Amino acid sequence: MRDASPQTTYLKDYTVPEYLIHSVALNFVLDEENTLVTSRLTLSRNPASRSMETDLVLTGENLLLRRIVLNDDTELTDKDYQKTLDSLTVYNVPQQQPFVLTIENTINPKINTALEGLYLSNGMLCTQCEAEGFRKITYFLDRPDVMAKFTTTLVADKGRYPVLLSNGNKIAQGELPGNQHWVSWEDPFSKPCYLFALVAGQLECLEDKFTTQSGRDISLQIFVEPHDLDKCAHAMQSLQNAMRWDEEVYGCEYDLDLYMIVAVSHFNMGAMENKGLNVFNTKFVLARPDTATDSDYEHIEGVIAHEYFHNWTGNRITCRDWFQLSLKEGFTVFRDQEFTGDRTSKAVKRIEDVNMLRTRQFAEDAGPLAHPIRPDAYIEINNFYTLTVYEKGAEVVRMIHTLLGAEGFRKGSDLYFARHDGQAVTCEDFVKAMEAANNVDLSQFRRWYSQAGTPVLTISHTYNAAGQTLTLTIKQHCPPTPGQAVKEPLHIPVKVGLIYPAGSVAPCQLEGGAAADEVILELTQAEQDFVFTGLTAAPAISVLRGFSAPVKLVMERSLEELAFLLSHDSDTFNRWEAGQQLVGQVITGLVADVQNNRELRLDPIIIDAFRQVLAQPWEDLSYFSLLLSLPSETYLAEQMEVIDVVAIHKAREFVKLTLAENLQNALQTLYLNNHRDESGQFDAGAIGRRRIKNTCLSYLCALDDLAIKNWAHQQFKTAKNMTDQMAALSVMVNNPHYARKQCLTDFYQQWQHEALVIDKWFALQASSPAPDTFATVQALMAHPAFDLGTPNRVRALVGAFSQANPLHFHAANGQGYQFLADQIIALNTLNPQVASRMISALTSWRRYDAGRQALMTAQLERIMSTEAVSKDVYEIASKSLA
Ligand code: B3K
Ligand code: ZN
Repeated sequence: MRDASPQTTYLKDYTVPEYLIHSVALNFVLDEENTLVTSRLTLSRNPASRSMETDLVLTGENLLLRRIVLNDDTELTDKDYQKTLDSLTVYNVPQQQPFVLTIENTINPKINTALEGLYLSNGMLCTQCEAEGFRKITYFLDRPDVMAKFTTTLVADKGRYPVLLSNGNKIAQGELPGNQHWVSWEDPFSKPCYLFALVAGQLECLEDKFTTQSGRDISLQIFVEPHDLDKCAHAMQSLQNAMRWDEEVYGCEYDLDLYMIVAVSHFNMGAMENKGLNVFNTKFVLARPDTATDSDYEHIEGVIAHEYFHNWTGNRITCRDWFQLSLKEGFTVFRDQEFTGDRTSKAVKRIEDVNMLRTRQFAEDAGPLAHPIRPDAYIEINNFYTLTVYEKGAEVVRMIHTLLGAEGFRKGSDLYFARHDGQAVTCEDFVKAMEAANNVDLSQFRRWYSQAGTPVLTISHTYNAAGQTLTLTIKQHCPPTPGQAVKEPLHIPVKVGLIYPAGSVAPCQLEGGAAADEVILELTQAEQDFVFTGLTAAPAISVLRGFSAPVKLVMERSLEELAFLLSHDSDTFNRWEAGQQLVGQVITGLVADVQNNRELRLDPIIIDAFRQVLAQPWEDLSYFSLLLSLPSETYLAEQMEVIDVVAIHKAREFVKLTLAENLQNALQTLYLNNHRDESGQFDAGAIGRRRIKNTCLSYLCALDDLAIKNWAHQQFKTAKNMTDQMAALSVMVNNPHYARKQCLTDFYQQWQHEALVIDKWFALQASSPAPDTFATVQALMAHPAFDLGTPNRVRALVGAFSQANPLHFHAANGQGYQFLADQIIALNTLNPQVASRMISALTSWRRYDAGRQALMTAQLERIMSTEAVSKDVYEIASKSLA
């Protein structure tokens, strides 16, 4: 157990910084084990601070202090300052005028396995500073509202570190004796230290350019390890697409002359938006048709865009404090979602985002770690880069967009940029700009920022034939979350459309309003009636179109009604949703049948509905594939009172098999019609054909049919693109298949030098429902290619097993839980951030039966009592148990 309880930081305790740092000149003499950092800070008292404190308290961790010099002439002695494990206090600093403090310290990147601060990845030196990593580089005021101008000089061995990068523009470089060289960088924009970055190594670069709307030429550079240079073209194209889109949609132009991206193999998350020098997980940069799937291509474009968009929403305008994280993350996720929707298919992107929100964020919001998108307290801020802050945060921004309309929203964002450029601000500032630009009152809407939990909307309706009116009654209720017993009603936009029984659009005309094809209802009270007029027949109701708010819906609907909506709803999201509800209801019934040992029988309405979907001509084949996809086991689990992973798996497999049996001919035809070699083509048509084909293959492989097993085998052997190869291997790993073992071996042989492909190989096996999976996972832990120090590998094996394999992870004997806890304990010392992320699979223990609850909590207890438990792990484990 830890000796002192870790400290909690509260939003309510925020005070402005006592001191400001105007400029910082950094000098690094780089070395794997002993990097010398010299930092020359120009500081002054912050006139806005009311504190009378004359001591300056800087943050710093794992640093070896060498000396401190005041105003370039006075070396401080140990009477002038005090050091603790995480701070440096300099006594009695000048109060009346600016002063200069030069600090020299050393750090050891080689032992930095937490991958925060300066660390080593395959011989390359790189940094990760958000949220509080800069304090592991040098003493500083490591908080986002302290913004300074940075100049950085890097000195290093020329052979080992030929490329030396930092933020901004390169201003000078030179040679030094002993095969050393140096490069100086200057970032003209003031920034918080979390946006600082440096990279040094043997890197190759793909270079291109972008001409901005105002005619400036920007040099674009993507740096990678030499063997990856052939996998950068897509990332470069994505960056150019993102730059153009931000100009067109937000009027935001890039500001420096150079934009650099570096791909590193060891990275705790996806990527980091450091000013002018993004550092990326290789997973979100590298792609070649034969190594990356279509969804990898899409994710790369999305993440490149996300980090690029941060240049305005995050960097030019940053967060005052870390409680405001959603200010930059929610907004930037919303921006990247819209970008991807514009680039690919709006319908498909929205469905994918909502799917993730509902399976994972809703679970977070319903569990012990529920928190508002603007949290009030944290122990370790790295634990708050959550689905709630990011994805629900994006939904909140999306609702503002829905309420104000695209034009109104743009007026608001323009005003936000104009008002706050160069500042560190709050979520409140964002909402105020939206209000002021549109002359609206968002007082009640603000509750979305402070209230946790997913609201439940209960909807009922009555049709009055004589008056030709339809009354929609909507009640809202939000269950209590930790620390928030009572919830206030929220301001919720509910987009509604009506459909006449023959399938035509019915007018939406609220009492006193004009008729339209659809309408946005603004729900503000706990219960509210909305009366639609002029309806000549009782219409079907399409509610929450486009998933206009992050809420759960309770609305009784028959299977027939859902089947009708699946055929006739003009809203692409709701049409898909009707199908999901339809199948979901049926699977839920089957789960009960499994639990009661009743014989399973599939309601023919499902087969008919699928047959109808299959019979229609679809232009967007990706959307078509989604219409044919069953809700995931995880999504189905979310809908259950007490989760029964075995029954869910059986019921869902039964539906899949029965559909395959009944629709075999149509699925086969579709497979064959779309099976062609279009490797290297990434237009919507080619992507859609691969997707629909592989969806069919997945159904068909549920059948015990040798001919089809051969199709899969053939596809695996002949595929020239990773989408098709991986899809074939998946069906062979997830179903009994004669060539399963051989193909897994061949795949490894073929791709052993491509780390990202080998990650797929690990993840696929770890998430398989095959009965021997647990033994396989254990064996893979001992595989020479497994490494606990590489986050991507850990996520591929441990992450996939615990988060994407409910059936085996939740084995009744608890072996899955024990296995996960073992890995978390091992990771706790190695990499606390990765360790704490892995706990999430145990957090939802309350949702399972008593036996599993006991086994899961026992492992959480064990994790919590780990010797030298990190703040990261302690916070998540203890809150999970609370
Ligand atoms: N801002 C970074 C995330 C940093 C996470 C620190 N634990 C990436 C992003 O959201 O763009
Ligand atoms: Zn972000």
